Amino acid sequence: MNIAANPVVEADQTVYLKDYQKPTFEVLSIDLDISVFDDHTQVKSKLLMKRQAVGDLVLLGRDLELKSIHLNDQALSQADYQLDAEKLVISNAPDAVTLEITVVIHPETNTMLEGLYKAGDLYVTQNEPEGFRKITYYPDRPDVLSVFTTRVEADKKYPVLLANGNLLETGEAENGRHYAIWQDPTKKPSYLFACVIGDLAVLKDHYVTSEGRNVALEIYAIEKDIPKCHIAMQALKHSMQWDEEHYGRPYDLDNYMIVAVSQFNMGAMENKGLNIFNTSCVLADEEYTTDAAIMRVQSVIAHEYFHNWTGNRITCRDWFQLCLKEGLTVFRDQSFSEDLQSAAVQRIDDVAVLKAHQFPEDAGPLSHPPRPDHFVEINNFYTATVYEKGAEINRMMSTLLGKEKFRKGTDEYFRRHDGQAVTVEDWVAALTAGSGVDLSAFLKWYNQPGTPKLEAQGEYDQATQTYRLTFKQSLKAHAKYPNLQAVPIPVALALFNAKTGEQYTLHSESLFENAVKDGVYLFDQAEASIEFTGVSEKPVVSLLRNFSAPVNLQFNYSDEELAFLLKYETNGFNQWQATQTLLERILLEGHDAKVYLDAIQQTLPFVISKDPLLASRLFDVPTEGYLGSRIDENYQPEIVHEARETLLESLARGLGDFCKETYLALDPVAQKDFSQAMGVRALKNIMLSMMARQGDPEAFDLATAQYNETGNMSERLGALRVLVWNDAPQAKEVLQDFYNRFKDEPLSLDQWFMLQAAHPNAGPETIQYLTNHVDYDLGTPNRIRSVSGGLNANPVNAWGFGIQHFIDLAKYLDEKNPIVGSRLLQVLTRWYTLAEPKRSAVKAQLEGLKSEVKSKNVVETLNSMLNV
Ligand code: B3K
Ligand code: ZN
Repeated sequence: MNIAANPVVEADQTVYLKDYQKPTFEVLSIDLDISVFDDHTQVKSKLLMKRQAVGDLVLLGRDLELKSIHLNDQALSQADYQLDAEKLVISNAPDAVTLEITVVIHPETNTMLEGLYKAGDLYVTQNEPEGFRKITYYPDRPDVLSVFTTRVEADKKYPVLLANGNLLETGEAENGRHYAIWQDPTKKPSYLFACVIGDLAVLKDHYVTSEGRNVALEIYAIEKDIPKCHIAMQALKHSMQWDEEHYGRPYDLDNYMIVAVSQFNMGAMENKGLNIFNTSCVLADEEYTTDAAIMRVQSVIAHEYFHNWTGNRITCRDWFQLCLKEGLTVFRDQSFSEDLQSAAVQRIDDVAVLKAHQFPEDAGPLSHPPRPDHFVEINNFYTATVYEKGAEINRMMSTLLGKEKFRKGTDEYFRRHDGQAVTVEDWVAALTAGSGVDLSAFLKWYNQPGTPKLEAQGEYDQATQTYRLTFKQSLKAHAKYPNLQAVPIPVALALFNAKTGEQYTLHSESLFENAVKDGVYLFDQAEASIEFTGVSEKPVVSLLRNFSAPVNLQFNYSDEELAFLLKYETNGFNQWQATQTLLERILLEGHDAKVYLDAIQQTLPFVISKDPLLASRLFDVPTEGYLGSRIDENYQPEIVHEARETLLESLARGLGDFCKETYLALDPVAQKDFSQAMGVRALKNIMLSMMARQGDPEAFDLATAQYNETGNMSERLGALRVLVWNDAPQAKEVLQDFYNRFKDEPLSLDQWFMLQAAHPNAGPETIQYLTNHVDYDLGTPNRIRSVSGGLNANPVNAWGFGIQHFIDLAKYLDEKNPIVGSRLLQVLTRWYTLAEPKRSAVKAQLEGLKSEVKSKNVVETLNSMLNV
């Protein structure tokens, strides 16, 4: 079936950036009155509007039962407006308009978790990007900013009634009901509107800003989860202070509320003064959640808080500009997290995500620029490219400018645009004006798809003691974006003396001084070279330190040079990168593992004592999924699996007694901070699984003891994983024990589901057992993701019996929750790289799915996926 024949997504549903038009009316204020009943909700609104351009008055609305509409006190009849499934249009409206609208909606049956919906007994909203139009008719676009006053009314079985801003009034309503009136003094777009109605407990604290404002901080959750909210509260206070210190941005309201919800499509939402969070991104407690989850909670709390300035006070003109707020806010939360733990490891983890998700996305049929120029369904563009590559662009500009100038640039951005809805161009222009450095070339990064290939070559001349580096950049042709241009690539680099391991400081007449500032060379042409003089010995060059640009670097390192960098590089990220390149060569090109093993054994004792978390990452063996994403045709997951297993066997053998010695010697309790303790726990878990691989008869006993004796989830889960994945005799019993301990703790139980779905030998019956389990719930995205995410951890399974699981889910969610359905389906994006006959089989399955799905979300994704 082709696109035109599909009844739902037709070509004219595509929205183009070039068609942007200013809204015809501004909304001076909106009064909302939301009354919740068991079987429906009534929403009354009063909009004061003023014309600002010629044209129709357009209100957007979806799935609303329109009860009445008045314009300047006159009731309108159907003849006075045009109404379709997406909008209500009033032609020839006067220049000043008061609109009063009553609609009825049904949050109690809203399974899409968008707009106002009921999650268990809790009513919550999710309005970004286009959920508000499911609450009432409104110019639901980010460039319409207004002052919101909200009255919320409900039965008293829901004691908590929240909306954005300040609480003005509470009181009794008819029939034993009650109400609260909230007013948000800051103008905001409708996607930042939120309300919450339910029965929740609250953790309270406060923070005094640098301006002396005393801000009440409140985290709402179900009673038993309140003790798990302390880490989030600390992280919130820390974020508030961090944004004052690093960006000069104090908080602007008298309260900041966070609400934890167990049914949520993504991580969290930055609604003004009233964030709504997936429980997985706010609840943190070492007994119930892993170290990684605790880190994530802190970074998401920071991310949503930072949106208050980058996103809320300054918002996006239109949704094409999404990366303006997301890319910048991710960059800010990554920088914040670098202060919380080993900075090198934070960078490693962020780059690992970029390479595992964004690079493959950008290499395949879903590739798009960080700022796309067209879309069908904007929800499909909350992508790794918009978020992660968007963050990298900001990082590059910040690397180039250095701290001080970057701060001058951001100061100028806040000065110029506070209270406005702006574009990527506005951001780059403000950075340029503030810093005094022309950054306009970076706009190319925002407007082009694809990961640039950066080829570098080094040449040393002993006679003249010079070292010449030549760079070349290129981008793969893209049908929709034909005019690809060379981009500015900041290359952070260092030269090391190959004999001594010392880093060269190059003397003044060296070109290093001219072309390379603070160790960063800005390569902004298709081809260029630089020359370093005074290089007394053949050097080893370390390129792209800290991953200074999101490019695919190709440099002809020898294995020995990589081992050298592992030992001598002082940049932790590049040490890790050296191990990854070495391991990838062993895995994909059949190189000998010995060089890696020798180097790691020599380096580790020192790294363990300095930064155990970094030490644990030096054992990262690229996942099968990542390795698969590096193969563009004839991909056979089984072959990658075999190669990786062989490598793990030889690492286990090669490391010998080192594993048990390290396991027994390390003690997380003896560490000086969380980062170090987390590192020690990670290392111990790696050593334990190596011991199991070695067939060490003590491995399972040590794992069982670790499982039983700890009160820490990373330790408990690490031990459980070793026992279950190796089918230890104790496996069944501990799995049952884990279930009994945590059956009332959904986030911990998610781990139980995931761990089983990720069993390397899981089969269709495992997935069937899990999805038929009484605790499996298709209405809870976290639970769906725990099984599908676990399954996806083993490409052999995912691309085998797992395909049907993803197809069935997409079909089901297409109707019930298309945002999540579309996202899950993307797991199959790289079907076209598979070797035949699998390639054709999966293609046929995807084509079959196409005739059965209707949502814009799933249809657009499927169309793009099949367009290879
Ligand atoms: N801005 C929200 C994401 C909304 C996603 C809508 N599908 C969370 C965030 O990035 O902070
Ligand atoms: Zn965000």
